[in-house]
Order: sequence, then structure tokens, then C-alpha cells
Amino acid sequence: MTSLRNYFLNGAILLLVLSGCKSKEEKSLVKDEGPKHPNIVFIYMDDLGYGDLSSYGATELNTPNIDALAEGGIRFTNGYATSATCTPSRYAILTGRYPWRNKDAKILPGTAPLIIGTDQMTVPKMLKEKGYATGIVGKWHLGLGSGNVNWNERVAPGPNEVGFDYSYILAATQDRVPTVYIEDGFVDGLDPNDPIEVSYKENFEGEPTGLDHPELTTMKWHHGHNNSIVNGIPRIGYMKGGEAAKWSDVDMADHFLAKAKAYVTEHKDGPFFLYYALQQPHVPRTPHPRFAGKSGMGPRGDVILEADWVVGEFVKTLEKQGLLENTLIVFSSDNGPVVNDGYYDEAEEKLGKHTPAGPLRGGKYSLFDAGTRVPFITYWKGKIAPGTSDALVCQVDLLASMAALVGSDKKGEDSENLLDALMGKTDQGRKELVLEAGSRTAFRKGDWAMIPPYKGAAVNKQVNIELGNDSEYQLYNLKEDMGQTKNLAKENPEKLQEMIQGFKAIRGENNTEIKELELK
Ligand code: NG6
Ligand code: CA
Repeated sequence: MTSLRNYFLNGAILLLVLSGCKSKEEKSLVKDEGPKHPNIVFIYMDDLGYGDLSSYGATELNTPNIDALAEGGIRFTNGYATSATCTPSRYAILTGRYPWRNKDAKILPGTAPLIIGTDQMTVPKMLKEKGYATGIVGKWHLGLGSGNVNWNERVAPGPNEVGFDYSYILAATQDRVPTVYIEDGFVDGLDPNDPIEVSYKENFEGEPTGLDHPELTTMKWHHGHNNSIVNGIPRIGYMKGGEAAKWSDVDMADHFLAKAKAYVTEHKDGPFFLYYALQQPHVPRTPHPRFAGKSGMGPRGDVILEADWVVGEFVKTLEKQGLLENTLIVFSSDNGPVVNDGYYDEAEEKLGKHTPAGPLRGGKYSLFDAGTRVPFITYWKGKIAPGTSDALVCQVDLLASMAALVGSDKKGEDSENLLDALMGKTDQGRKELVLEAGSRTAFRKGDWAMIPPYKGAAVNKQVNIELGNDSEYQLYNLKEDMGQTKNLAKENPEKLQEMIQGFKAIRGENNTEIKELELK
């Protein structure tokens, strides 16, 4: 008995002595293994394609500042948005849930109600529970209010009700009304004597539109975009009043940058999460005069150069505040590229040899890979060793991965913890992924992509993009055929069956939405 007691006692003493003997270095290593609370920044582009950065192969555009993140961090070659348009991808990146589970997660008008439930888990909510300050600067496009918004009062619920302590946003898109900034729910700079009214149904009496008064426009509409005119640009939707609050399109990049820098500076004692959602290169492309003409590729190229400069300035701010070693940056885009998305802005004429989608097929709105495969970079100075990763990663995984980073047990319904892949510790990403374009979905598993047969046009002629619709099943091996040129469905029926089964297991055997779109 005594000897047993002595044995335990000695053991305990030995343990104490051992831990007391640990060198300083060992201690810091041990500490390093626990949950970390670095600052986290998502830099999210709007419609930037897989081939739009020099670090992703562009030869006609030079993007040194974003390239510096790609070269100093992990450049993912299989990084995906969930969807080929904005609203659903933005829903997924914040909630960790596939957007096709929510029927309202489709391109929203500026008057749409909020589509994230205020009781839903989100990246900022999860981080807030861990003591983070949480902010959004830039494009929102996830709806505001609960229907019939009065823009002259506090507009809610919105970002502040789903996890952000601070929000400075544009409500929908740069081409949609209301063309004003909203800070914590209030229209910035609104003159109460000049109230704002917004409608997507009918014009307000006496207000000129792009359709009726093309002579008042300085940017011409190609398709859609012929309602209210703001700063010479005809938009989607009608708006009246709010003159003093209207944004200046050419100053938007500088304006958001100033807000993002101020957020970092004010929260430098951290930890903070900043979701910085840039508006470029979505239409209307309105480079600041400093960048106009700089790319030789028209405004689309110019705003990509502008965005690259913005990213450089933002990173400099982190550096100046001494935060670069303590900040994880995730850079990506909400969907693939489109050249002509509704305005005559010379994007097509001046494109030259540039290929916004790189080697991929399709573009924005497409089920082919260019719709959803986008630049995807993680950067953390001193913590992430530079490299390229082929791991399959998706923005929907950021919730679970950031939760793992900060030691939270919160998860999104479809979010996988890919922290090791994002940190460059493994090349193992997720095994499979459902991809979405409009109301249609496709399936990626390993190196394979399967697109079910869908009704509808093969090409959207307005934007000149192949949508992925075909009367037959399509099966591609992306490793051997990145450009999806060779349909292997007939040649490889076993693989096709495996893909269909895998797809149905996630998407649901009897999904009525798919059934309506499917050919059989
Ligand atoms: C489309 C617009 C397009 C763009 C898109 C949303 C027309 C004809 N086209 O409906 O210009 O605004 O919506 O883009 O109106 S997204 O990147 O926000 O999803
Ligand atoms: Ca977009």
C-alpha cells in the first residue's frame, strides 16, 4: 500500500520537475499547439476570374500586390466558390451552408429581405463568441430588412444582426439601386429633407431612366441596366431622392479602402475579423482617374489594377500596425469572370490576348469550371510556408476551418474543417463538392466533374458564356483536361454512375427543383 502511494507521489513529483525543466523554446512550442486567435481578414473580389491575376497565369495584366500574397502564401489551384453568381456564394462563405438549401439564395434585387436567418451560425458570430471584433466593409448582396424597407430609418435586420459589430456596405451590387453606402443600418450622409425611395417595380414620376433618356447617360447599357440614372450610369431598379448620400463610383475603391484601413487601425489590439468585399471587377467598371487607361484593356482591366493597388495598400496598413505576423488573410472571388455583363465598356473590344477564365471553360453563370473555380489564396506571414496546393477547397469550408483555428466547436451544415490544407500542412482537401449555377447544380469528386443534363440554352448569348447545359450527361477528368473539352460520359459509364450516385446522395434523389430543370 505504502509503496503504491509512494509510487504515485514520486510520479507526480517527477512530472512537476520535468515540466519545471522545460526550456523557454519548448514552452512556446507547446503554447503554439493550442487555439490561436490571430486577426482574420477575408478579401473577397466580385467576378474576378481564375485567369485574371498574373500569379494565376495572366500575361497581359500585372497584379504584383495580390501576387505577393500568392507567392508568400498558399496559391490554391482547386479553390472554389459554391456558386457561379454572387448572392449564393456570399451566403455560403458566411454561413458554411450550401446555398441551394435556401431557395432565396439567388441574385437579389436591392430591395430583397435578408436571407441569412438571425439565428443562423455565421463566421462573424462564431468569432464574436471567441472575443473577436467583427466588421464588414464593401459589398453585401444578402438582402436587408424583412420586406418593405424604409431607407430613411435604420435598415434592419442586416449584417449587424447576423454577427458583424460594424458594417459599412453597399446593399446589393454597384449596378443596382440604392446607390448609397449604409453604415450600421443607416444610409451614410442622408439628408432627412431629401428622403430616398426605391422600387424594382416601377419608376417614380419625373425621374429619367436609361431607357427614356439615353442622352443623359455617359455609360451605355447593352442589356438590362436601363432604369434610374446615377452619375451618368443607368442602373437596375428605380430610385428617387437621397441626392447627398449617393456614392461617387470612381471613388468607391478609395472610399472602401479608407474604411477598411480605419477598421484595422481602430482594432489593432485585436483580435478582429474583417470581411473586406471589394466591388471590382463587377459592372459598372468605374476606375478612379488614376487607373483609367492604365491596363490598355479598357475599364475591366483598369479596375483589376485598381483592386490590386487597393490590396497592396491594405496589406501595408497591416504591416505598419505590426499585425502582418498575426493576421491570416484569405483572398478569393465570389464567382468566375464575365466580359460583357450589360454595359458597352470596351471590355470585349480591348480584351486582346487576355483570358479572364485562364485555361478553364465557361465563366460567370456557368456550370463549367470557370463559373466557380476562382483564385483562392491563404497568407499568414511567418506561419504559412509559401507553396502551391492542389487540395480541393471551397469557401463554404471557411466557417468550420476558422472555428478549428480559434478553438470553437461551431460548424456550418456543409462546412468541412480544412484548416490543415489552408495552412499548407496537407494537400488533402475535401473529397467532393456540389457546384451551383442559377438553379442548376453539378458535382466535383476527386479529379472528376459531372454535369447532369439540363434544359436551357447552351450559351447565354448576351454575356457570351457557355452555361454547361446539354441534353447528355457530361463527365470530365479535370486533371487531364482542365478545359473540359472531352466528355467521357459514354467512355466511362462506371465513373459516371459513381458520380451520379455521389451527387444524388448530397443533393437528394427527389429534388423537385432539379427535376424541373433536368431533361429526364
Ligand atoms: C444580372 C445582371 C448582371 C449582374 C448580375 C449579378 C442583367 C441583365 N444582368 O442579373 O449585370 O448584375 O445580375 O451579378 O441585369 S453578381 O455578381 O452580383 O451575381
Ligand atoms: Ca459576383
